[in-house]
Amino acid sequence: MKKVYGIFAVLFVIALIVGMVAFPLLTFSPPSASQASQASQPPTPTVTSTPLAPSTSPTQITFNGVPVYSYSIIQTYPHDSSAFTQGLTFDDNGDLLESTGLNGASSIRRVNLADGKILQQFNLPYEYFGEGIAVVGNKIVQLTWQNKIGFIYDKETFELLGNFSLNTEGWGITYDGNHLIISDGTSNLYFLDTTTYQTLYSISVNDANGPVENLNELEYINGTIYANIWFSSKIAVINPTTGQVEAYIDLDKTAQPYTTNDPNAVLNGIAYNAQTNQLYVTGKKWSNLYEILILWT
Ligand SMILES: [Ca+2]
Repeated sequence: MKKVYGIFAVLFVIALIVGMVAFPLLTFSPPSASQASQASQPPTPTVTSTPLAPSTSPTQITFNGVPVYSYSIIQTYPHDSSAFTQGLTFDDNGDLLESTGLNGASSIRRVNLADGKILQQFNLPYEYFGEGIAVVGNKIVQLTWQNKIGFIYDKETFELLGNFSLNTEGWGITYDGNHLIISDGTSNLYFLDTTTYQTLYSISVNDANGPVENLNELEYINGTIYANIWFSSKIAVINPTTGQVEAYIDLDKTAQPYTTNDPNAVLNGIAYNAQTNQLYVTGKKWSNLYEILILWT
């Protein structure tokens, strides 16, 4: 009998343990809808990876049917706030070159990126209103606005080597390795021979809404043309073959805090350092120049 009692005792203890474990599980039930509602917290934003083809994303911001991308500021540098910036570019040595406009204030400059100091400067005579610059080999080519003339300088000494005639106004200029590409404030881009400075052909720049006017400072970057749009915080990224705007980059948040009350103090300066893969922007009379990273998301 002792053995039987012993077995019952063991079974009793096992049943007790099973009951203790099972009871909370059996008595748990999901909260009712009202309970769940009372206990609910604001939904946590879901972090998802952005598709590589952004146009397929329902949340992609667009402008005139074109995806719009933002940016982040990597570094902020001082910039001459009296510079009416018309052109910004790097040469093959990684030197930052800038051109300025306005009659009596037009120049080309070599600028120290780190502190914004002007290392070298050539001033144009009063009658010339300077516009964009581009580097072709050992030369700097500069446009003028309505003087219908372009200037050619020695890249190192800034010695004036020559000039050429322009058929249109001169606004922005860049070099794609084969041609000089210039803008004239319309929706056209003109491709010039780098020896004769003759226009070989032109393209019309369009987005889904039609021609994109006021193309200004230019920068050729890895097969695409970046163009400031005058009086806009947007940079158009343009296919150089079709003229289609493939993307816009909106620098509105950069432009806002640093533009003065001067309505002409607009974004106008894109420079890409091909050696370091770094991108810089500034504006007319801006006190800062920024290295930015485009957020392709
Ligand atoms: Ca440029």
